[in-house]
Amino acid sequence: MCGIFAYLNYLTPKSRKEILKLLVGGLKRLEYRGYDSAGVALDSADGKDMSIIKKQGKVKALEEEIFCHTNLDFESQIQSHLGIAHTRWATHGVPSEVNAHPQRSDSEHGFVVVHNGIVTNYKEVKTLLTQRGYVFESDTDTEIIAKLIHHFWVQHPRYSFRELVEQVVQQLEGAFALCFKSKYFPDECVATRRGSPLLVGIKTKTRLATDHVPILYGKDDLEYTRKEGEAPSQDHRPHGRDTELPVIPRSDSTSEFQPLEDKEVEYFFASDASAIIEHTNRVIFLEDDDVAAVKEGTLSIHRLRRCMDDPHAREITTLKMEIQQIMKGNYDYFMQKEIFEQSESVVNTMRGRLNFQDNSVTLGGIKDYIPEIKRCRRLMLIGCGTSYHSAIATRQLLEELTELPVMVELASDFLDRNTPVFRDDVCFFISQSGETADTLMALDYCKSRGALIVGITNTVGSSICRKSHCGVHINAGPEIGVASTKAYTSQFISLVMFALVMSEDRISLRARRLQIIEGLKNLDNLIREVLKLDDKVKELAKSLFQHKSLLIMGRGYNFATCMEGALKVKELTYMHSEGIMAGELKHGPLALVDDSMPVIMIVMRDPVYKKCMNALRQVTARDGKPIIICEEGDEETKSFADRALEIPKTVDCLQGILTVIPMQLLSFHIAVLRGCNVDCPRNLAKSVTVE
Ligand code: G6Q
Ligand code: GLU
Repeated sequence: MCGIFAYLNYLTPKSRKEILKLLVGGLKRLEYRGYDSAGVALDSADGKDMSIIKKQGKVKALEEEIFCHTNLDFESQIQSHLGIAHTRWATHGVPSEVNAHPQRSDSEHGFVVVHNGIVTNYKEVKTLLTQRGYVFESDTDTEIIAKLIHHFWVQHPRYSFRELVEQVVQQLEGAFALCFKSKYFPDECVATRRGSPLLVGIKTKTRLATDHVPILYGKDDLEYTRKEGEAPSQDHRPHGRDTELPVIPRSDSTSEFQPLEDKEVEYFFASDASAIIEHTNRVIFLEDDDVAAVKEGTLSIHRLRRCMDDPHAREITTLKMEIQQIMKGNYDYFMQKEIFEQSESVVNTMRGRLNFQDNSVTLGGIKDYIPEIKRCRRLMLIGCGTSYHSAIATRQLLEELTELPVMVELASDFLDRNTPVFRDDVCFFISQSGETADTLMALDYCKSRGALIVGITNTVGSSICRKSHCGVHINAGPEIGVASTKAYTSQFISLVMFALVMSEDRISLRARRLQIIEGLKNLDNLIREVLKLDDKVKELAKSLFQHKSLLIMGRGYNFATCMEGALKVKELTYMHSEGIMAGELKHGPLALVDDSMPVIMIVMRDPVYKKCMNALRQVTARDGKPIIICEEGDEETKSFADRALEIPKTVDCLQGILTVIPMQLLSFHIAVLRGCNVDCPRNLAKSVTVE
C-alpha cells in the first residue's frame, strides 16, 4: 500500500532530468500498490535548498507537472545527490497536495520524509511539538516525523543524520517505512522500517566485493531502547502535556560506518523490488528496526540494541526477477495478462515439486517439518480476501487427505475473537504479498502461543516469509493487478500439494492421490481450454454490465469459486455481487430471485451434483434465468440454462481452478465495459499494510 522510492547517486554524474525520470519511473513501477497522490523531493539547482513537487492523483499528473510546469534546470549535471519520491494512500487527512509526501520540517526544507504506514501516537507528539512552536501545515500523521527530527537536530546539533533518525523512531508507535532527506546532510540518506516493507538496491560498476553488509549495534546499555516486539513503556513516550521527549544516549561512534567499499555507487530505496529491478538485482531486505544510512557513498546498517539470535550482517540477495515479468506484454491490462498467464503459473508452482514419473511430491520448504505437522492437533488456514478463499477451496481436500480438523479463518475475525491457539496447532498464513497487516498480526499471535507457523506466499523476502518457521513460495511470478488471479490458483495448488505430501504413506488413499496427481499433470492444458472461452465470456459481460447485481451460486468444491467470483465482481466493477452457498438458498437468498435478477450457477458432476440441481430447480421455479457453468457436453444440465459456459472436466477437488477462470474473465470484461480502472480499482490497494 503506497510506495517509497529513493535514488542516491554517489560520484555518478547524472543530469537533473535523468534523476527526475528515475524517480518518476520508480513511482510508476509502484503504482500497482494503490495510491491517491504522489510527490518527489530533490535538491534545488544551486544545491542550497530543495524542490518539492507534489500532485494529487496519478503519477502521470506529477510527471506532467514536473516536466511541463516547472523550470528545474534539467540539464545541469550533479555528481552526488539524493532524491526521494512517494505514492501516498491516505490514512490521515484527505488526498491533497499538501497532505501528499514528502512532508517537511519547515519552509526551509531542513528535513523531508516519505512514509508508508501509520503513526498511532502522532497526536501526542503533535501536541508536544506544537507547544514547542512548530506549526503544522498538513493533516497527516507523517508531518510529525519531519518536525520531530528537526526538533532533535536543534537540540543536538552534533548528532549525525542516522543518530537523529534513531532518536525519532524511538518515539514512534505504529507501522512505518521511512526515508529521510536533509538539507543539512546533503547526499546522505537514512531509511528505516517497522512493520512496512523496505529494501535497498545497490548498483556498482564492478561486481560487489562482498555479499553482505555488517550490522552495527548500539551500546547494549542504552537506557531507552527496548527489545524487539516489546511495547515501549509509558515513560519513554511523549504522552502528557509537559512531557519531555526523552533522548537516547549516542551510540559508540567507533562502530560507525564500516564501509561497503566502492567508489562510484548508486543506491535505490524502495517498498518492493519491482521498482528497482530494471536498475539492479542486488538488494538487501531491511528488517524491522534496521536503520540503513548512506554517507559518502557508504551504506551501513545499524540497530540500536542487539537481541538474542540477531545476525551479524544483512545478506545482499541477487534477485532472479526479470523486467519482462512485470511488464504488460501484449495485454492491455496487468490483470488480463495475469489471468492468461495461469496456464504457465500453475506449472511454475508445481515445478521441481511434483514428479510425474514416480508420482512423488516434495515441498522443500516444509519437508523437515512434515513429521511435526503430522503429529499436530489441527490445521488452521488464515488469510484475507482472495487468499482466504483459496483456503476455503482446499479445506475439504485437506480434511480428506490429512484426516485432521481444518479451521479456515479470516485473519481479522480470528484476531477479534482471541481464538484459542495451542502449541500443537499448525497455522498456515496465506498471502500473495506476504505483507498484509491483518494476516501478519494473526501470525504474531499464533507464534507467541507456540504454534508452528507455515507461510504460503508469493513474495520472496516478505515479512510473512521471514516470520514463518517454514513455508511454500507459490512461485506465481509478480502479480501487479490489484485483483488477485494467478496467485489464487497457485495458492490453491500449493495447498493441494501439501495435502498430497501429508498423505503419501497412506495406502488407503493411494488411488485418490494418483487421481489428483494425474489431474494436476494435465491442468495447464485444461486451463488453456477454459481461456478459449474468453470471447463467449465477453458476450456474456455485454448482457450483464448494466445490471446492478449479480448472484453466484454453488456448493461443495465450487463454493469457493462463488465467493471468489463475487469478490472479483465487487472489487473490479463496483456492482453488488454475492457468492451464495446453494444449500442456503432456501434459507433466505431465494427471495432475491426473479426473472430480472442475474444468477450464475456452478453445477458440476461431482458429489453435490444432485443438490445443485435442486437449487437450480428452485431458481427456475421462481422465473430465474440462470447462466450455468457446467461440464463440457453435459446437455442435461445445460437444458435448464438460459445461457451456459462449458468447462472441461477434471478431478472434483481441482475443478475449482477451472471454474474460477470464467469468473475472473467475466469480472474483467464487465469492468472494462463499465469504464472502471481494471488494475487499480477505486479505494483498494495491492498490499494492505494497515489494520
Ligand atoms: C483480491 C485482493 C485481496 C487480497 C487480500 C489479501 O483480489 O487482492 O482480496 O487477496 O487483500 O492480500 P494478500 O494475499 O496479499 O495477503
Ligand atoms: N499515514 C500517512 C498519510 O496518511 C502515510 C500513508 C501511506 O502509507 O501512504 O499520509
